[in-house]
Amino acid sequence: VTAKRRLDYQPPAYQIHDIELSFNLDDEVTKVKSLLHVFKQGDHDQPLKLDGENLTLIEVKLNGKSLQQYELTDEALTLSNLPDECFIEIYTEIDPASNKTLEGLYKASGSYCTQCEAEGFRKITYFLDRPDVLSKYTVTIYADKKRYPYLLSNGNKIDSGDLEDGKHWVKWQDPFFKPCYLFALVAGDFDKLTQSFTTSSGRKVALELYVDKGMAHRGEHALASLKKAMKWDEVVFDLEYDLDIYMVVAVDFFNMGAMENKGLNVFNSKYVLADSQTATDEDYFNIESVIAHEYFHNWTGNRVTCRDWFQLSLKEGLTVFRDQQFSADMGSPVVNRIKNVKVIREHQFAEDASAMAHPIRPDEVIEMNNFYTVTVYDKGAEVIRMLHTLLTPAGFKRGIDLYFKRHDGQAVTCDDFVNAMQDANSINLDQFKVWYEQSGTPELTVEQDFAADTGTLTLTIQQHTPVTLDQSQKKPLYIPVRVEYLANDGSSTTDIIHLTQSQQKLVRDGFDVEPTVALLGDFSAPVKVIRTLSAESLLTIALHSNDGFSRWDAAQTIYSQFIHSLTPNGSTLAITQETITALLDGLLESAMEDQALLAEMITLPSVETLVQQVPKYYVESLHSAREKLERIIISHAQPMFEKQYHGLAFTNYDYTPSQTATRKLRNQLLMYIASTEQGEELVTQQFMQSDNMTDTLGALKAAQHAKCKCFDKLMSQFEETWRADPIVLDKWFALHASRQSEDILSRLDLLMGHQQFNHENPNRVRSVIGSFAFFNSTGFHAKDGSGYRYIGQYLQKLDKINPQVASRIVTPLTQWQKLDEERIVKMKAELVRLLDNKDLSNDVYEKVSKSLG
Ligand code: DPP
Ligand code: ZN
Repeated sequence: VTAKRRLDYQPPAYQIHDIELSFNLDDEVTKVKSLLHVFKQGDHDQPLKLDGENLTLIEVKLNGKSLQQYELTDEALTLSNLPDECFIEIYTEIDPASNKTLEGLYKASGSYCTQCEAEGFRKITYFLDRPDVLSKYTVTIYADKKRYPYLLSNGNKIDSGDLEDGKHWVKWQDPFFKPCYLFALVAGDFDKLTQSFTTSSGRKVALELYVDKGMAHRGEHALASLKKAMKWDEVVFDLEYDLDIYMVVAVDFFNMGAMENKGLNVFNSKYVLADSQTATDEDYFNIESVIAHEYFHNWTGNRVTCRDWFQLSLKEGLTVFRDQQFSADMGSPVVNRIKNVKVIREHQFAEDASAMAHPIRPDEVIEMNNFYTVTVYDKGAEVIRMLHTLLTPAGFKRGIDLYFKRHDGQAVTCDDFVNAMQDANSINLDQFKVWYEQSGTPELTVEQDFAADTGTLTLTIQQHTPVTLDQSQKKPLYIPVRVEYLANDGSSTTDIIHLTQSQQKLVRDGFDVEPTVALLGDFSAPVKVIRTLSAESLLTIALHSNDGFSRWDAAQTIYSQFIHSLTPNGSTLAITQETITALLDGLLESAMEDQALLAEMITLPSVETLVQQVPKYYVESLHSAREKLERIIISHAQPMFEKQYHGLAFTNYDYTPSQTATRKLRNQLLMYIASTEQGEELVTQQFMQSDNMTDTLGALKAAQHAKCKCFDKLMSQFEETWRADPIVLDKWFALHASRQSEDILSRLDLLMGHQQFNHENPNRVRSVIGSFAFFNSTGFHAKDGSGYRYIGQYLQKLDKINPQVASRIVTPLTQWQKLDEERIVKMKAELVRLLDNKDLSNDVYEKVSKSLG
């Protein structure tokens, strides 16, 4: 196994300007013919080394003549002594029905589909499978007409016909040059929804959504979301769609969320299908955001793509930032910001603290699929957001304009992007580029000083990035810090500080009394802030800041520090029970208008977030401290919770920001109420009366969390209703798998014996095994190591079926750094056992071997 390095990049020795593909689809033997128009780049005598895996080569022709001399290995087909320009024809055979990796061309639930990013095209035919080789595609698909009435590929349909043997064919042509990772093919029988969108310049685009038979009514929200996204990109970034047709196909077997193939997105059906009966508000939200994300890739990813895979954040960080801005505009900016920050604090900080720590632009990769990470995506988006903050929205837009002006149609690097931002704004971003090369979570230590006689406030800020396993040296970063100065009378002013030194002093005059200072408003940088604040100051920020994020963040600090003070980690802040009750009284008595923000502010930090705030993860002690805080909250606020709960109206379901906020608050209140005397009754009542999945699932989650007696009964009822609907049943699987219970492992066995469970379907595996490993922290971290054992053994099996999914789920097993000695030993033993496996995939090998050091 060898790693590739970013600095070893060499431009391709050949380009392939045109590719004509034809597919004769058949379960065991699908015939693929590929005609390449190849051009040598520059003057050299290097051979043409085409990537290929799991292919049966039948014949190669050079300029129409059968070629006998070539070199063939498991990974490549190498042709030597080629002229400067030539045509190469390659005949291969593949077996889509037995392809369980869901990468390349595969058949599942009766349809054929492809997934090529990052390096799946090489499982379809021999090719230069790298993103800096851009070609024009013409694709002809042959298949049985009855079983596969729809034959789809990228671009425009240019011809079609019927054959005598019951087969038909369709020919597609994509006028845009693209890398092969954006190639797609789908063949199957679907329900089809058609609508249209007229672009700002007046072109009419056909929007086509393909879903499983009988599911058409669940596709409306996705189509409506697509139109909103298309409009938004025109209004905010002047970016218009460029083909006459935009297709989205929903499939049940899919490794990722969705894929932005040019003109033919392929989606995991859970990010397409929704109606009020089957989808929660969160599902509606996710669909809107993933539909938008893939659509936005048409410019940031497809029109301008990555030069090499180390640059993945070029398109992903930027596109996540764009979808976050879109979601904020469609709903509540504050609640969206909180959502983004939770992902960073729960998962990205954990990644940075683990052996998998890597910069948003990694330097070394064994298996590219392992780098579709929260770091590349979400920290990547935070880095783009910092540019947006530093340059202002107008300056950012100027940078984007220049980026497209310079690079449309090219495969470029992260540096090219930052350079465009820099050149459009007359600002030096050299130091800012360190964000791309440096891993780890920076820490800002802040001290505040006030001279009452002169009214001068001094903030001394030190920045420090702790070393990570991949890098022992860290440089100071360019960090925008949003600061709010809150006066006693409730007035406030804000500043953005540009932090560039390892230590910086900021002096501000003109205060009559010392203000309360809120730092990192709107989470202006992906960093941790360390400072000693009084309980009083935290309460002031939580109740009076003008920045919704800062309010939430202060409340989270109050909760977290109280929890930590009950564990051996301790806390330097003096948060007492009185602070907690003062916070709750302030929040609940003041009839807060923003119900969604209120819901967030009375929600405790997750265990995952708490772990990232302290040096050690004391499993039992952290859990019981968190539970103790919950009991304190309930015993103090129960009457207020109940009053609020009963004051919230149940209305006929509609996915609107105000209804969503109400349901969010209702279900958070129910989480608390569930463990009181009235709990059983209210939970059951909500479950019975609910006309929508959000309130239904809210009731179940509350019952699970509070260990209500009614839980099992309600769950059986749910299962009876939804047993034929796997996407809905995934919620049921996940609730069972994340439940705290002594016999959780035998329950997991039962779940996997369920009729709807299927080890080959990533959604099922994630909802049972993933939920357990990521979110059942008491079960997974069972003291005797049984949780680790269970996951380790399961992953050995799963790795043989689908390495990509196995490698995702191995993540919690690699994050042993903060645990106690006993657990570390047990976890590592599991990792060693995995590593002992002879045919371990590169995917799992890379993560496991790194985490064993
Ligand atoms: N489809 C994945 C995404 O959009 C990978 N490109 O993030
Ligand atoms: Zn993406």
